[in-house]
Amino acid sequence: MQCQTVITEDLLQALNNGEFQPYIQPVVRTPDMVVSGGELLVRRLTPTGEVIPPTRFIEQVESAGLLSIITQKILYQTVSGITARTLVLPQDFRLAVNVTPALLEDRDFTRMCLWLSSARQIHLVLELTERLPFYMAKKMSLIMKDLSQAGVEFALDDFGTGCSVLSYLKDFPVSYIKIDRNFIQDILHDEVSRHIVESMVILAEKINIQTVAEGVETQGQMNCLRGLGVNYLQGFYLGKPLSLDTFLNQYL
Ligand code: G
Ligand code: MN
Repeated sequence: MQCQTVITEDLLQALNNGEFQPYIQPVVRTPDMVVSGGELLVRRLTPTGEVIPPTRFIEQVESAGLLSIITQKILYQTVSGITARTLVLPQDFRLAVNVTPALLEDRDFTRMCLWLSSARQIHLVLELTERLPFYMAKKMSLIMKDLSQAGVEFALDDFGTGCSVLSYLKDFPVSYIKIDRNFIQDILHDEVSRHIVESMVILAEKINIQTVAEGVETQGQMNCLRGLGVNYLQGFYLGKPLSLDTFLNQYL
């Protein structure tokens, strides 16, 4: 195992060399199947041409205290790319960004989100993800309120698994739930998964929030989810994560 200092050195050098790059996966709106936004995902591009997914470095980035700075960097790069491409974004274009509770409490990051929402008119959706249970502290509630007032929306990521539980719908000002890919994968051959997704859609309608299915990999899954009335679809069948330039060329 490498020691933290060596890992931090390596990450700082990668940051300096511009190895962390924004990738965007399209999000498609139902029923008209228009690309109405995208999820920002970071990739590390090494000098040898390797493309490393975040699962392999995000924990190290967090331990090194670099999550805020890296997220800010790729978010700024993305928003600059989008606004350089088009002065007027499609009206409901949403840019989703993954955030942890710790990132939400980082003042530099939240200031940047407030600024992007007001000055650049970008509709941000912050997707709450966490590996450990968390609760709504007073401080976090105030931060979320400020962000909401500026037009920032919130989603619960990986909903229905791990730490993304029903009670968060009560505690957080949520506009979207992202139904975990675990349920989507099995939706065609497992009745229980289908009933769970169906119930999530009904619940979301009752409490006036939108549903996003993640990890859609086949046409059959897509048709089933459209039939169930899921509002947005995301996954390899609809579109893989693309480099920022490719996404801009293809969709904006
Ligand atoms: O949980 P979250 O939505 O943040 O996960 C995004 C990750 O899921 C990305 O790393 C992306 O590459 C991966 N991903 C996106 N679409 C699919 C898919 O259809 N199938 C699988 N297995 N992974 C996907
Ligand atoms: Mn996400």
